[in-house]
Amino acid sequence: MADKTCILIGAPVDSGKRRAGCLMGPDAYRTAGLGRAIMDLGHGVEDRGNVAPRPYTERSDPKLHAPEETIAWTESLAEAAEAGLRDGLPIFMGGDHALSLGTVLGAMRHAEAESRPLFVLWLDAHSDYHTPETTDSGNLHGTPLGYVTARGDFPGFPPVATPLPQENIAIIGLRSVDPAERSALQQTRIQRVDMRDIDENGIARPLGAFLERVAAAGGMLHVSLDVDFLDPAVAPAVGTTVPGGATIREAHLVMEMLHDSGLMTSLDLVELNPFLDERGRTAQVMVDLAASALGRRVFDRPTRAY
Ligand code: 6HN
Ligand code: MN
Ligand code: MN
Ligand code: MN
Repeated sequence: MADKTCILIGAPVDSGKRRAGCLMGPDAYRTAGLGRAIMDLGHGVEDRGNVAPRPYTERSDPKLHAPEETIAWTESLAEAAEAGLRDGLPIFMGGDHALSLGTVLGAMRHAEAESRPLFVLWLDAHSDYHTPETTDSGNLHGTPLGYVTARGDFPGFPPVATPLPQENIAIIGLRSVDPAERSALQQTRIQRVDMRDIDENGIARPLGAFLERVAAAGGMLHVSLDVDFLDPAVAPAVGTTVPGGATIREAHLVMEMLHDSGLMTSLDLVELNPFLDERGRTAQVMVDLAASALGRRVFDRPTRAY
């Protein structure tokens, strides 16, 4: 299926945590040839440049890091996501995972306008299911799934009109979940696949089960790929490394299955911190994964030593 219009949207969000560098992500993806790789698969590519947060004044909060900036980004990115989804398949080049507060909100609005259910696939070592109340770090990149499911109060953020149903979410790759997230998640219908499940049963089965549910519901599918889904040995350029992550092949298989399903309608590439990269290898891995999600096969893959 080489006929999509992919819309590249830079989202240099760096407000979701304290360690800086994700703001360089969009240009690292451009430098690593994301647009070219997608064009080579026969798709149209439109790079809309980078989104900016709407104007804001930061306040000092006793607990949260950069709440006003993150709220401003959320509003701008929700609009960019809605517009991108109207025109094609948006690919958000992050930026840290706080960008998904906006992109998933925009995807929810778009799906609602189309009267289709939205599903979300979260590929991450972490569950990102905190609320401003439960977070210990105060880092809002740990909260997007808490926000879109309306798990708690997010003062100042755009209201979530219709929360994303828990059963429409799958998190794959889990290996670092905070106690407050764990006890909350255990009471939800969110599909949770941790690294041990993957070790024992493989990654294809739980993903296949989720994709079948998306297809049966006629759903749209937003995919959020956090660099730390991958093992840090193959993807070092991330601030929140956790050992024991997905291998290159496990990650590619996920992307290849997404392509074959034809279900993915939007994609976040998040948490790449080029300041921590080694000669661009993590950026390159992420570009290759995006290409797999858009139809590149293993046997057409350029030989590359990461
Ligand atoms: N991410 N649970 C930790 C926290 O600070 O709340 C880590 C969050 C990581 C965020 O994966 O995008
Ligand atoms: Mn549409
Ligand atoms: Mn994350
Ligand atoms: Mn993570």
